[in-house]
Amino acid sequence: MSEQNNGFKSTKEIIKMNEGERAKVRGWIYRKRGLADNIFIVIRDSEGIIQTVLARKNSPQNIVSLAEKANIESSVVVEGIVKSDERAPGGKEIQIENLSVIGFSDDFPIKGGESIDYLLDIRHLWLRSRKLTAVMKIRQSILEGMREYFKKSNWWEVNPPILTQSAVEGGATLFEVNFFGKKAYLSQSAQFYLEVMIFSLERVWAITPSFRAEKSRTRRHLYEYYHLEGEAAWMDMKDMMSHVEGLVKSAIKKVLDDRLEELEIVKRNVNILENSLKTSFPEVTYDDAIEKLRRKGINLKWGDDIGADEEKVLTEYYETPFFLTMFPKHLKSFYMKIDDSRPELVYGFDLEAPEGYGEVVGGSQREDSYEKLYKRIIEEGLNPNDYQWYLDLRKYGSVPHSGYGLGVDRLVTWIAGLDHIRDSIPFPRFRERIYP
Ligand code: NSS
Repeated sequence: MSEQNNGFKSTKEIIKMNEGERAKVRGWIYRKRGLADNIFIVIRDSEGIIQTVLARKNSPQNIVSLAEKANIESSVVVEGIVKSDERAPGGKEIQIENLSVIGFSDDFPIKGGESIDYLLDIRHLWLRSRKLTAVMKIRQSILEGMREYFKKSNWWEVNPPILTQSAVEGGATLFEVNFFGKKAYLSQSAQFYLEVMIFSLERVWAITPSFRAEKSRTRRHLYEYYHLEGEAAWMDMKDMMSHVEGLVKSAIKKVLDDRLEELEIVKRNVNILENSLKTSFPEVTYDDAIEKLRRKGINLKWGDDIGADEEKVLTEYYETPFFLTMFPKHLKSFYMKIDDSRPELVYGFDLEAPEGYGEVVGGSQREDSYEKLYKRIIEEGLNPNDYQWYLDLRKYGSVPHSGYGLGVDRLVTWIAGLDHIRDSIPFPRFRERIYP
């Protein structure tokens, strides 16, 4: 059975209707203006807005007083006749014949011009804004584009756990949980679980919340974020980079195909998104990046970390996302595969978004030799007992394999052109607040 809408039309459908047709719409009062002859009520629903007009003279008194009484954000049902009007958003309006209020609204606390802190305190109401609504739709299209890509490339979606026993990305950002008197942690990454699953399914991916107790508060860090991770047997670093490029392009394409209206609402310049589909993403090695940074007056020594500030400068060289590859091993996690021809380097790659955004993906080819991995665990001062099952994977039919983690919220931030990650996700978690 298909979903019933009981004769209601969406705001978008009404814009496409002909003059003189009868329409019934439901939604929330977005704007209201009372003039001498008419009351203009703009109604919003999940698809957009439609102007409705009540002529005071020709309407029953009870409807006029309802229209006067109903505040912004009251939920209403309006029935009437569609009319063309160039001044109305979308060129159509409804002349109200009947109006009922489903839920009156108290004085709505958002009127425009409020501070970010105040708005975060009422995030549950702020989410009704046109901007955040547009971002949520862009977000869904990004996920849809990536899902389609996985399907097309024959990857399996799996569901790894959030409660874990070991650190994937180091102890410093772990959230500890009291698990019936024993220590457990909130997952930083599903990588090790995905590595387990490639031995049966070969190409697997998952989207899960990941948790990072980051020390610093920045525009691109959340304490809880949506992590899309992929892992595949038989793929080396380059194979995985091509996959990630295809995945990200599929997300961009979906947004350009389906969400132009929303991109306009968030005032996104789409040129750079369009360009990103036309060329292949360039690769810059760590060595080259140090050189490129020097030319911009940033003097890092070989071996220094390329952090957010440096990434931002590097993005000045590119008009599309680009890869940063082949890092010094001491900067990266113990599981990355060492380059035998230059043992100080590992096969790691990051995907950087242009326009100053920086890292959105971190991935690598994994160390697949038991002995080398064991040695790296010791070298890093970790306890091999904590990684027993992970090491096991190298004992029973090890294969070359690679994987990555993509920060969904960061990708949304870049594609939607937002200036802070908090607006990419409905309920952002910061240190100061877990609300609502
Ligand atoms: O730490 S990562 O670089 N890599 C991993 O966690 C790997 N174990 C993933 C894997 O290979 N399966 O994180 C991956 C991405 C990173 O590029 C960011 O885009 C995002 O996860 N990320 C974050 N997004 C938002 N907030 C925070 N705090 C954050 N940390 C990482």
